[in-house]
Amino acid sequence: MDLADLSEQQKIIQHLEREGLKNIIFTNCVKDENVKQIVPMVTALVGSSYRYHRGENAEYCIMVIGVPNVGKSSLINSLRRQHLRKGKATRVGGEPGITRAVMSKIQVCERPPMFLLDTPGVLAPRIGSVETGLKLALCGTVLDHLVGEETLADYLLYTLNRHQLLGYVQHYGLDGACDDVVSVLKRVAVRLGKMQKVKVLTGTGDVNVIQPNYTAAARDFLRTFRSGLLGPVMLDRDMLHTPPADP
Ligand SMILES: Nc1nc2c(ncn2[C@@H]2O[C@H](COP(=O)(O)OP(=O)(O)OP(=O)(O)O)[C@@H](O)[C@H]2O)c(=O)[nH]1
Ligand SMILES: [Mg+2]
Repeated sequence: MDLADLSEQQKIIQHLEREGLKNIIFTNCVKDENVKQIVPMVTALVGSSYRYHRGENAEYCIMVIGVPNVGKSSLINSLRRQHLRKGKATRVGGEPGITRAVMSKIQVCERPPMFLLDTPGVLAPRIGSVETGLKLALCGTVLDHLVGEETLADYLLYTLNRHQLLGYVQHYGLDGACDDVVSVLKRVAVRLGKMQKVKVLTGTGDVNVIQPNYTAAARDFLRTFRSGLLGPVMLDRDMLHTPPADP
């Protein structure tokens, strides 16, 4: 919830409910915000489910699932901090594929005794559209170099400009908003001192030229965005304003 623009939170909830999702909690697993709401909600849901006859076994064992790099492992660690005052039990990292296998169950609560299974992130085998794919990639669900850092930076710049989120102008000391990714990355690279030597093959011999390192600049742009320094963003904002498709 700390990185997302939640100014239209009710619309987001309505949209998710139309897709069949219920019992939504917005959390920040780094600062443990709203995490305490989870155990009571899960306990009530399991308790009211007809599928469980838990007369003998009072333990809850629940699987945490989701796309890669969304914070599944962070959620488990945060629950442990909140309910057990215990440290990290499962590895967290800023790129997809940190959790590689279903882990053994991790206790997150004493009363009720609740255990969670951490799982590797999964993506649907087919992504609906190129734009959906770019949004997922911008959130770090696939390794950046597989899509291309510059391609991602281009989509990020397009999104920020469309949403009128012009924090990047000040952050990188640019003259103004710009929709040309090459000139933005050039300015970013120069500002950060990210230059590289490139060999140019000419008819009269090789010449070394110094030019901006566009990939390094793109990486910095993505990292800055993902750390929230360019402001909260709701990548699916347009979806909230389009009427639901006919069933
Ligand atoms: N700002 C912010 N960052 C978060 C939050 N939750 C997790 N992160 C960060 O997101 C990154 C991914 O977190 P993980 O917990 O490893 O994500 P995961 O879903 O387990 O990832 P995989 O195991 O690779 O599928 C890490 O850099 C976390 O610090 C959050 O609520 N807010
Ligand atoms: Mg994980």
